[in-house]
Parts: sequence; structure tokens; C-alpha cells
Amino acid sequence: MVVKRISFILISLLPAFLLLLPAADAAVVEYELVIDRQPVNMTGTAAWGMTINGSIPGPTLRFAEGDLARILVRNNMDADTSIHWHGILVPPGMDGVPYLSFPPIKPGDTFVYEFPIRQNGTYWYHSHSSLQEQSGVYGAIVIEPQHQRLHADRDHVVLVSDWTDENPHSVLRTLKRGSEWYALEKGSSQSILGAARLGLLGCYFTRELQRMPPMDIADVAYDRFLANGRPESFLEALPGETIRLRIINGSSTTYFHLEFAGGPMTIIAADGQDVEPVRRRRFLVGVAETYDLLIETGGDGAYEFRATAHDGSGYASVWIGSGPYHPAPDIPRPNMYHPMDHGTGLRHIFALTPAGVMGMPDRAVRAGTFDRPGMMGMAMEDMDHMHHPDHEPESPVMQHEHGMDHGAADHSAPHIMGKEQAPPPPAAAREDTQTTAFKPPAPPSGRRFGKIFHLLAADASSAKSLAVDGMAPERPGTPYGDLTAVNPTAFGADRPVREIRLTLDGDMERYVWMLNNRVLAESDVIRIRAGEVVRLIMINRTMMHHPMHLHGHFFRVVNGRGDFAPLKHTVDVAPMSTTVIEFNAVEPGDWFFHCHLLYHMESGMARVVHYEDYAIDPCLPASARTSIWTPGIFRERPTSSAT
Ligand SMILES: [Cu+2]
Repeated sequence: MVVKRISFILISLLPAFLLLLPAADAAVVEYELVIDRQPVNMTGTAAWGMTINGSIPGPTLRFAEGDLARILVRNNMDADTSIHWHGILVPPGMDGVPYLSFPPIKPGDTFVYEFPIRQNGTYWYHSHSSLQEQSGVYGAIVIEPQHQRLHADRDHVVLVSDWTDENPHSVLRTLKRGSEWYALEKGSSQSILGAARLGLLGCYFTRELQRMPPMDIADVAYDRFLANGRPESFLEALPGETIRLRIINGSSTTYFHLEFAGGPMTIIAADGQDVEPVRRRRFLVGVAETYDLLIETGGDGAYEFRATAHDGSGYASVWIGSGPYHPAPDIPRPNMYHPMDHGTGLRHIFALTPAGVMGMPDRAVRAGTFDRPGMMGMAMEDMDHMHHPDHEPESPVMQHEHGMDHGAADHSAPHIMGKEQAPPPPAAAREDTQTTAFKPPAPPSGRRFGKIFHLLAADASSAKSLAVDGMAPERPGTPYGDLTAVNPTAFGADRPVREIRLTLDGDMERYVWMLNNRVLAESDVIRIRAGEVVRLIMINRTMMHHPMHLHGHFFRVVNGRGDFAPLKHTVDVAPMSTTVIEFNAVEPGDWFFHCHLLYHMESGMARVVHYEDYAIDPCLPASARTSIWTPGIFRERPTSSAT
């Protein structure tokens, strides 16, 4: 069976191989992954999980640039499965999206993936079937380059993720019910009393009057946050060593603030692509992104590398080195009552527009009002130069320096595109940092209450300290504004540019997440043509972050770095703001493009990017090819329930 499949795949891939001309002496690196459903214990209580080769996460797959990867994936479960190689440039038939790139792997079957390794860096893999990623079907990929650019004494993968003992399908049902249960459980709910306690009653009532949904940073309450499959783990290191940490956010829905107790971290790669070194004390990593960091162990001791869930509900710890413990500081919880206060201008816009489009009505979107990268307040700027492919817009901060006369918003605090690095947290925020001979207690659960809780104690206002997310230096956003590619990434000025505008929309009450106000099932494909430069303008009209991921390509994130805009495969689109990306359309195929928050993708926040003239893969049965468009394909199906 397995042998037959190998020859079948080779034949089907022949044209791709000829095109890519892999080195004749490429080493074949083979792995076998067995996906199974079994009881696991992350919390002290057994729960059902999905394992790869018996563990969560699965094994780290290691390759060298130029290898030929051959990976056998066996399905030992009673439900269909799949593996997608996140950020890896593969032929479309190897991308692992069921019903789009290949038929799902049926119970008892083995699928053989085979593709040449055309890149290097830190990536990951995960199931693209139903909600299996939440149950544990993910692992790391490390690809060594031909020539190592930077030295490190040690090299460690740190794969962070979120875990719930609950069946992910029941999580989705709870979300669809529009219940506030998870907010109560993790202490981020909002009430009149809580608003009064913070002196923000006015904001609370203004929002209630306009029927705006309460802002929350994350949908789900988790039982544990994990680093390499554990809430707490330990890595060996000696004093004075330089360590490369390969950070992978393999969460289903959780963004993390990263911090190392031993001092600032140096970002050297983002999404596997090298960038000019950037030093950061704390920054936000989105779902499905990867960062390579260099850290230095100072003196004697165990220094904590901490990944704190964005909503402040818990964290995962990795202790690096041995000796006295140096914990990382606690991060103030987000002030959910603060109405994303970008200044009076934004509140003014909220007051004038119906809920749902959050001050960005369709007409203004179509007119290009919000096409500029950065905060929506910038949108009234002259848009002219966005229409010239060779002209890169300046960063919002630079625009601010040039002066703004409409006073729409205060941009002195960088949100997502700040040119300058956010200052380190003030001393007060680091007060609880101290060396201790005794190991600090294990990281807390994401749920603060058992069956009984006190309503006001569950309120977001009850946290010890609060800071406005993305605005206060204690709660920084992503480091995108500071990422500079090591080589130019710009496209030739003569290239045809296709510009596509997408709004990111949500209906909180029905828990439906959409692009251009439509879910996948009822929408069209995004049609592009080989040879074009495709520019996607993503306008987030929701109060949540969305990590948007494009399969099969790297894209430039237009961040004010001109020809040296960084390349990524996943980009955070911050609430109420616009992100612009561009990619080279040179990978004919059908490619998934979606929000990487698992429950958002399942609810329809996805599209298929289709190359014109791309021939349907003859290996796929016709029925499989059409069913991606069938309503309900991304809905819950009884065959894939997780218990
Ligand atoms: Cu989303």
C-alpha cells in the first residue's frame, strides 16, 4: 500500500520537479507520523487529546535546505485527518488542505507527502481538518540553511500553544451560543459595577447605547498554556551562553506576550525569514507566527522565558539554566473597559455609525478611505500614492511627523506600525521581579474559577493592574514596524499589480466571522494570474486581532521599510486597522487564505486564492474538488467529533 502510493505521488509531481530542478544529489529525509486519539493529562485530569507519535506536540521535523522531504502520515483515528506544512513552499497537491489540495486522509489510511525543501528557518505543521489542531495535532519544523548567518551556543524550539480539557466542538457550540461564559471564567467579563470601579462608566454606557459588542481579546477560556507541551519546562544552559530560541505560536486562538527574565531578546528572523536584528524586552506574537530570538544567559541561575496569554488569563514558562530562580515580571491585564481610545476622533466616529462596520461603512471602504496601513484614524490622508506600485507608503509615525491637520487621532503611541521601539516597561511594572532560591509556583490555569465564582471577582476590573492593550508600553503590540528584511524584497516597477480590498468582519452575537461580510461557503474565490504582484488591503472592522495566513507564498508586509519590507506567511491585522501585504504570484495552484484563529476559520473567515488557468489536479476526485464550495464543509460534522 505504502509503496504503491509513493510511486503514484512521484508521477503526479513530475512537472513540479522538472520546474524546480532540485539538486540531483538531494538527500531524502523521511519521517513517519502516526495520528491517534488517546487520553492525555495536561491538568491533573485525563481528557481526550489527539497525538502525533504518542505526544503533544508531535516530533520536531528537521531538514536541511535542498533536502527532499518524504513524510508518511498515518491516520489511526476514526475521523478524517490531514497535515498542513505551515509556511513551507510546497506544490499545491502537498499543501494538506482537505478538499482543496488533496482528499482527506481517511481512517486507517496513510498519505505520503513529498516535496523539495526550498527554504530554511523555523516553521510548523498542523492538522487542517475540523478542530483537530486544538486537540494537539501540531509540531515544529526546523530547516538548517546552507550557511548559518549567526552563531549560537545552543538552539532550542519553544512551541507555545493553548489547551482545553473541553471537547473543541463544545467550545465552538458555547461560542456560537453567544454566551459570556468564557469571559466570566477567565475574569474578563464587563459589568456596570466594574466600569464604576475604574471610573469609566461613561464609556460603558456609550457603548451599551450603541449596542457595540464588549471588547475582548480572546474568545476562549483555556485550562493551560503550554510550551513544548507543558505549562512549565526546563532547558539546559550555562552562564554567558548565547541561545537561539525558535518560537512557534501553535495556539488555536491565543496571542502571547513574550519576555525573557535575563534581559532583552534579539529578533533575528520572523516567520522563518531572516531580519536585521531588533532588540525587544517584550512583544506580541500572533497565532501561527514564528520568531527566532537570540538571548543571553547572564550570571548563574534559572531565567524564565515566559509566554503570557494576550488576555492575561495565564502563561507558560520555560526556565533556562540552573541555580537561583529569576522569574519574568507579571504583565498588567488588558483594560477591557477602555474603548480602544485612539482619541476623541474615534469615539466621534463610533457615535455616528451603526454597529457592525465599526465606523468603516462599505461606501467609504470602496472609496479607498481605509487603504493605508496603520490605524483607521490615518485614513483621511491623501490616498494618491497607494496607487503607484513602486511607491511605498510611509509609516503612520512618519506621517504624524509631517503633521496632520484633521486631528482625528493621537498617534504618539505606536499601535502596530510604530517606527520607534516602545520604551521598556517602567520600573513599577517590574517590581515583582526578584531572584528567589525557591521555585515560583507553576503557571496558573486560564480559568480562575471552578463551579462557583463571585460575579464581581470575575470582572475584568478586578485585576491587580490594568493597561490599555497595544497602547501602553507594558502591553506592546507586534514588532512589525521594526522588522527589516536582510535582502531587498521589492518587486520590479514594471510588474502588473492586482489590488484586492478585503474587510475583516464579525458578528459577535452569532459568532460568524467573515471577509467582505461573507463567509467562505457563499463567497467567490480570489482570482489572480501568474506573474502578477497581488496586493491585499485588509481592513479590520472588528474589535479583535486576526492573524491572516496565506498558504503557499510569502508576502511583503508594507511597514514603512521600503524595499526591505519583511516577508511573512502570517500577519496580525490589529483591531480597527488596515494592513497591506503584497506577494509575487509565481506558485500556480489553489491556496487557502484565512484567519488562523481556529474558530474564526471554522466559522467562515476564509477564501481560496485561485490562479487563472491552473488545471485541476487530476489526482483529486471531482467530488472532492467541488465540495469545498458546499455550505457546511467548515461546519461541524458528526464524523469528526472529538470524544
Ligand atoms: Cu479571525
